[in-house]
Amino acid sequence: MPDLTPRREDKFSFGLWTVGWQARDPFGDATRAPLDPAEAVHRLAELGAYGVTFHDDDLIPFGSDDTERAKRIAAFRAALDATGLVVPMVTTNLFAHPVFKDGAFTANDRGVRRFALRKVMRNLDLAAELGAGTYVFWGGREGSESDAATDVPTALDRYKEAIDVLCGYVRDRGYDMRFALEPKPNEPRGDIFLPTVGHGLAFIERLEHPEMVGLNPEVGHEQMAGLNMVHAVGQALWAGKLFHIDLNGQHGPKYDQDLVFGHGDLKSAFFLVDLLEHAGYDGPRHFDYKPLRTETADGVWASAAANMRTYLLLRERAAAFRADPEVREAAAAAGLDQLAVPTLAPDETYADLADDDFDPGEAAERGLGYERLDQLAVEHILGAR
Ligand SMILES: [Mn+2]
Repeated sequence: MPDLTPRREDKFSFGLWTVGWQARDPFGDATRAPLDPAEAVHRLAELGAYGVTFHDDDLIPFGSDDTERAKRIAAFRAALDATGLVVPMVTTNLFAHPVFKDGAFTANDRGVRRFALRKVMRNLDLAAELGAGTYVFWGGREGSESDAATDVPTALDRYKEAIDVLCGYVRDRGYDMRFALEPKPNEPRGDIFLPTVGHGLAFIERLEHPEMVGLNPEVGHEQMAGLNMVHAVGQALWAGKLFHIDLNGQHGPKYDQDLVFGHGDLKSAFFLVDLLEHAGYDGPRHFDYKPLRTETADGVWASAAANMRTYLLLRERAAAFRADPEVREAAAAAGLDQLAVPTLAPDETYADLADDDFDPGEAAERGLGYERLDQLAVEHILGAR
């Protein structure tokens, strides 16, 4: 059995809103009491996490006066100091208060858009004070239920304007901080702008400071859109835009389940860990999940530990898969190593393609052995090898 003790260098982090979720859903009331942020910090540190993240409103309830705000920040800071937990990422709640019912940066009401910018700027100051290097934007309310209610190109102009203004703010203040956009296809809005990693990548290229902005892909969000999270993260890495990641579990296209990492599509989770580890991603392994509504506090902490333990198990399984001589042989037989060879040699041009002695019939008849390779992966996931 590998060592499954989470360590600081594993960079596991959790949102205050995850373990602190009171399990209120659209059909039912809370099943758990509120969790004090300082207690969350202490418990996460004991479990082996290295970081904690938050929305402004998780720490400082909306509408708190300055005295209350200072008191809550001081208590949180004391817990960070006592445990050594860091704050790698911070984000803004631009979705819960009814003022954001039609969105924040893309609300039709200009006053709402300006209010949203002020709310973010105030929290950017706190994020910088706490040393956060990444600031996430999940535009959960940016979107519509009816195409009569918005104008998509114009709404994207406003979205770009907001991110441009905020990049300018961070630059003017001299904060060492990057932005990460978090795509999601729907929920709470019927359709959300920037629904997938691909949409996010295309949007970033049109910003004033594209170098400051990357992505925060979430497992469940890509899978809700019927997409392959491993491919999404692969393309974000290829573009140099994997600034942060939200790990959780989801069973295909349905409501956002936010299960424990690996408790949805386990095979995809295996290949995701393999990709992150193999690609040298060195950012936080951030869990954005919701402990099941059936759980008491004990179940909450068991679920937090389960996220980290599952990641470590999959990391060990992925390393075993790659080290297995039979896997290497099957991968070579399948021609996987050839993908890294450029299609044209450095001294060739398209004119050289005419000289190829290639038999399409022979290539078409050759089996690739991917079934064998896939079964080897399944056997490693199951611990059979
Ligand atoms: Mn989610």
